[in-house]
Order: sequence, then structure tokens, then C-alpha cells
Amino acid sequence: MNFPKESIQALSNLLAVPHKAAIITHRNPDGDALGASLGWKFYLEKKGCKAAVISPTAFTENLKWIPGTDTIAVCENGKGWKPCEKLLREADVIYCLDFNSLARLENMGELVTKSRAKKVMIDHHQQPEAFSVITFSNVKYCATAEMVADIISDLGDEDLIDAAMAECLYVGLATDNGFFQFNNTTPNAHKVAALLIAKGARPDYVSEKINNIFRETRLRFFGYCLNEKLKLVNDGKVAYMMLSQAEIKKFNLQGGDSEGLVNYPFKIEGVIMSAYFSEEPDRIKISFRSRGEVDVNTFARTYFEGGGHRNAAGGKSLIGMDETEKKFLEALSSINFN
Ligand SMILES: [Mn+2]
Repeated sequence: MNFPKESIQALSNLLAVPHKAAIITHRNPDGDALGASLGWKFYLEKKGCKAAVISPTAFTENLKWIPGTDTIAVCENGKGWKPCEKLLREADVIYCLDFNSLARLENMGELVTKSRAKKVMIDHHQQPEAFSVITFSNVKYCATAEMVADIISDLGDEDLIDAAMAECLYVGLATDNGFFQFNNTTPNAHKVAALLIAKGARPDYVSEKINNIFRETRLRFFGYCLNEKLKLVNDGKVAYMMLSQAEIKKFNLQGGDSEGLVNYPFKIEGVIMSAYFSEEPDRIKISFRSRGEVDVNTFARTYFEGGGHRNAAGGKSLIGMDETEKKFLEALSSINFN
């Protein structure tokens, strides 16, 4: 057993009666959010449930090949709101995957709060809110998809995992641990990977589909950022890049095109924290990454209205670029880099 017996028993009881399920994940869903949600959807369908995945915003092009993405109810700028609302209103159970704070749903959080449906949380982020009747929350997991696989095992249903499900879950697992490179790559992550590969997930295919699909202009944008925008401070321990709306526009970027850029500065020996700031019409969006003990979750929560994990977090700033840079540089003094 991977999870507390009582939680698995409660979920098992719930699944004993086929129900209408809505699976919702966080805004700007990543590989884990979509992979875990779709894997769980396929599983629920095998258990006789009617299951739909809801995304509170659009998702990036590079994830659209994942099996089942064409069935996702997507809300973007108010478009698609009605079908999502209907799914949430009519659901018997709402499964909340890869988030633990209703704020991560933007204005859809309210619909989840108001719904009469039972809520089940499956998530690996820190500091969960208490809104679910059954809660699977464990920060030791590198991915929600890894949790989903272990939950299915605990329920005694490994036999139900088919190739499509396995590949969805493998996407979530591999993207959240940087294809088994980050420090959240545990023996269990490999154990689950072994199971999923045995069930038909293709590691080479998933890696190609996720990692090697740049358009030429995107790679040139990365080149521009690294050549012209990268700054190193704190004795070369901290790297950051700040991109204005005009620069982003010049490269004709599409959603998700800056994804992964924040990790490149770690190629430089000695860098242990990296930040990427991109100016949007109403905010500056920030990604933080770190190595080892440097806690960007706390940093993002304290200074930039965000959060996430110790080594990967996001935030935002509503002041201008110059002020944001100044605030960032000052805030760095709160971190012990030794
Ligand atoms: Mn995740």
C-alpha cells in the first residue's frame, strides 16, 4: 500500500458506484496536470463512470498530442465557460488533480466551492487547502501522475492500465521530474516508470514529443535571451532574464514558447537559482527554479504572490519591470546561498 488504507477504502467505496465525474486541473495546465487528469479519466471510464476533464484555461500546443486531449472541456477568456459550468454542476464527484488551492482555478474555483459534488484531491504540492472529502496529498511524489498510478495499484486495478493510460501518466511523471533529472526523482518514480513502460508507455516517443518540437523562431528566441538578456548576480549563483512585451512580440511567440528557458542558466557551473520574468499586458509573470536547499517556494510566496515547490515555483508582479527587478534583487538578500 502506498497511501493510507482509510483513504483508499473511501475512494474504493466511491468507485463501487458508477458516477458522473468531472476532473479539473489548474490553470495553464502542464504535462503533469493533463497527463494525470487524462490517465485518471481513462481509469474512471473503465470503472463505468462518465468522466470529463476540465481545463480552466487553454493549454500549449506541445501537449495536444497526449491521448484524449481532444475531449477536454477548455475555458479561455470566458469562451467555453458554459459547458465547463454544466459539467461541474452535474458532477457527482469532482476530482481535483495537480493543485490544492482553489485560487489555481481562477474564477472556476467558485463553481467548485458551490457544487454539491463530493470533492477528491490528488496532488503533490505543499500546504493543501481543506476543500475535499477524500484527500491524497503527498509532497514526496514528484508528480500527480505518479500518485494516480500508485492509487490505481492500491485499488488493485493495475490490470486496467492500458497503453494510452500508461502514456498519459508517463508524460506527467517525466515532465515533472525533468525526464528523471531533478532531485525529486526517487526510487518510486522509477518504479512507477517501470510499470508504465511495461504497460505500453514509450519513453523515446514521449521525450521526442515533449522536448524536440521547437519552431525555429522559438530556438532563436532562446538564443536571444541567453545572449542578450541573461544576467548573473550574487557571485554567479543567481541568474535571471527579463523580457518585455515588445521583445516577446518581436519573436512572434506562442503560448508555452518560453517554457523551459528558465532551466538553461543551470548549464553554467555554480548557478543555483534562476528566474525568468515575462511582461504580459496585466502583470509580469515569473518562473523561479533552484537547486538544493534554496527555497523558491517560500521566496515566491513571500515576495511575488506565488508559490509551488521548493525548487520550482511561479509568481507575479503588478509593478513595472524596473521596480520588479529592484524588488527581486533586494529580496535575494533573504536567501542564504551558502
Ligand atoms: Mn505536478
